Amino acid sequence: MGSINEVAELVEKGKAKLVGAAVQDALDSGCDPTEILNKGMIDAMAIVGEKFKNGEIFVPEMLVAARAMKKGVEVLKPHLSSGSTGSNGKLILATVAGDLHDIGKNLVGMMIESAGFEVIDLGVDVPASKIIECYRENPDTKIIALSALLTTTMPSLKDTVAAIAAEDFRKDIKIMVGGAPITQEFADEIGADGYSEDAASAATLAKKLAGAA
Ligand code: B1M
Repeated sequence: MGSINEVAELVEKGKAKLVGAAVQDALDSGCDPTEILNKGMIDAMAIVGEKFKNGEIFVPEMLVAARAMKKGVEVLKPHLSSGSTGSNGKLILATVAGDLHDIGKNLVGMMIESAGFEVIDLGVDVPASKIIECYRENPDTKIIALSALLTTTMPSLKDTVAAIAAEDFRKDIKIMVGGAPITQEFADEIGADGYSEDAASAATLAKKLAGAA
């Protein structure tokens, strides 16, 4: 019988080949998909992060854990999403320049997509110029959503928001930001229109900002 603990252990150990089946087992035994995500995967990544901080593991171990989590999320995705229609409009999503973390961004994208947005995901380490170019190609975009997952890329988030703010289209869009080191206070300071702490509240915020709440 599948369990959330087993998923957590496999994510922590970076067993990418086994995680998918363990997630499916947990689902088959009636575990709640959100609980599998939070307790089986996000909590496991927090442990991985702690071990890295304490020097017990190194970057390669963080990387294999991330790969394992991604495999698990693939299996979980249809159970978390509601089948989007894109009816709330377009949203451009990116992790800012200098930052390679994408799991949190991907979860945010998934939840926002299920909230009815068409998400254009530009990936990680995205320079402001690429975001601006993407907006020019998609001028019906309503929101630009930016992730920064390192304290060292918070200045990059600030610069990205400033670069977008300098564009003539600033008044036509909303900017929302998030990521582990980001706070409401920082979001206000850099001139973002919204901040949210996690993927679920990011979807609620996107709807509010798009006037669809
Ligand atoms: Co990195 N890393 N990492 N890492 N890594 C952290 C973030 C760290 C906290 C680990 C630690 O020391 N405890 C630490 C940062 C410390 C700091 O900021 N001062 C750290 C470090 C130091 C580094 C390197 C510098 C290590 C090195 O090279 N010496 C390096 C930097 C590389 C770079 O980006 N330039 C690095 C590299 C990596 C890997 C590439 C190996 C890998 C990432 C692989 C990948 O993403 N594809 C990695 C990983 C896996 C982690 C940890 C272990 C896990 C990150 C994760 O996926 N968490 C992480 C420790 C941790 O987070 N506890 C760590 C799960 C994810 C669901 O959470 O990303 O917070 P999170 O997203 C959340 C919220 O933040 C929020 O919602 C999400 C879902 O709830 N959210 C938003 C995110 N974006 C949002 C946007 C929104 C709203 C909400 O609106 C737009």
